[in-house]
Parts: sequence; C-alpha cells; structure tokens
Amino acid sequence: AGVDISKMCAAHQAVDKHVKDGMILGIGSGSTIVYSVQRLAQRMKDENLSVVCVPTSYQARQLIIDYKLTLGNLDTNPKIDCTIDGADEIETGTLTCIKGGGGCLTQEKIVASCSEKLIIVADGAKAVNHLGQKWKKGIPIEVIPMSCKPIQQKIEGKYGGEAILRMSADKAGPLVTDNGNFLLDWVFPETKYCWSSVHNYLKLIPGVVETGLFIDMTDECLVGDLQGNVRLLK
Ligand code: DER
Repeated sequence: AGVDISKMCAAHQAVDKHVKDGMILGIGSGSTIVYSVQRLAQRMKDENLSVVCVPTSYQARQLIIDYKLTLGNLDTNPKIDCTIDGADEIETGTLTCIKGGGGCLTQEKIVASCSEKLIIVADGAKAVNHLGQKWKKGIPIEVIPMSCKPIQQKIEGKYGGEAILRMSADKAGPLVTDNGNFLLDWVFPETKYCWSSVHNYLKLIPGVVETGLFIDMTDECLVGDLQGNVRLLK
C-alpha cells in the first residue's frame, strides 16, 4: 500500500512532540504506529537518543527489532513514560477509543495502563461524534476460548446485536491472539451506550479477558489529514 499521508503526519508529530532522550516508550500495534517507529529510528540516529521500547504485540516487538531499537518489557520497565498507539475509532470530546481491529487490544491496554501518557495517532476519518458511526466491525473482546459461546449468548441477551467470533484470514478456524485466546467482535445495535457500564458488564463475565473500549485512557489524540496537517482532537 502507498504511504498514508494522514496517518504518517500524525504518527511523526507524536514522536517529535513527545519523545525525549532517556524515555521508556510503549509501542502500539497496527499500521499507523509503523510510521512512528520509523520516525523514532530516524531521531535515534540523528540525535543519538537512548530510549527503551516496550511492545504491545508480536508485531510491535518485530518492528522494534527490525528498526534496531532497544527492546524492553514490563518486567524491566513496569513504569512507562509515554505510549504511542493507533485506534479504530475515537470519540470526540471523551476521546474514548475502540481498539483491537488488529487483535492486539489486551497487551495494548496493559501497556497503556502502565504509561504516564497515552498518545493516540490516527487519520482524521477515525474521529467520530459517537462510537460506531464509522467503525462497523464492533467492539473487539478477547475471551478464553472455552467460554466463547456462553459469553456470546450473555452479551446478545443483555445488549442485543451480534457477538461474532473473529475467524483467521489465513488459517482455517478462529483467529488466535498473541495471548492464545479468541476474539469476539460485538456489533452493537444503533443506540448510544454508557460505554463504561458496557465495559464493566463485559469485564465481569467469567472468561472475558479484555475489551477494546479504551475509556478515560487517552491523554492526547493527534489526527492527520491528506494534506499532511495534524490537529489535536478535543
Ligand atoms: O488493533 C489496534 O488496536 C490497533 O491499534 C488498531 O486499532 C489501529 O490500527 P491502524 O493504525 O492500522 O488503523
């Protein structure tokens, strides 16, 4: 795919604005973060920075290794200064995000929860007034495989919609996450929810590991446009 200017400019600005020498950085997952890693590698070279990068997925780990950045983890660095990550949809005003389109939501949320700051980078198309306006694939929910069916039934019974087991694109059968679990994508009916109530309900269902609802976690969201302009999402 060609360069996505709107993702790249936001991803670059996040690194230029927030990365300082000596920092512990959380590195998110997806396609936008690749641009941030590229920018970080460039700055490391130009400015002889020393930062430690904690990954949020096998993909992020591979990126850190490929760009010869210093690989860290939560054992050696349980306190992270700043995490930069993408999102599937960001609600203006609250900055609540739907994440997990790439299937990495659990480690992303863990790393984000250990970070002083969470900076979300995205193309402007992901900014919406209400979650679900553009992202139609539902809320990703990581579940223990053996509990999949009862969880599907509980969610649909409580809130309606459809909790769809995410199938692998390149392997017969369900997608298996980096943590060895399954993903349900809960496609919710068109009504506005109190997302914190939904999240709390989901988290209390035995077998649910994590949800792709990132509530009150985003400190700053930078969105880019096709002309390469970057704005702070409020
Ligand atoms: O899966 C995730 O949470 C990713 O961060 C994803 O939401 C963003 O992916 P993108 O940068 O490729 O759009």
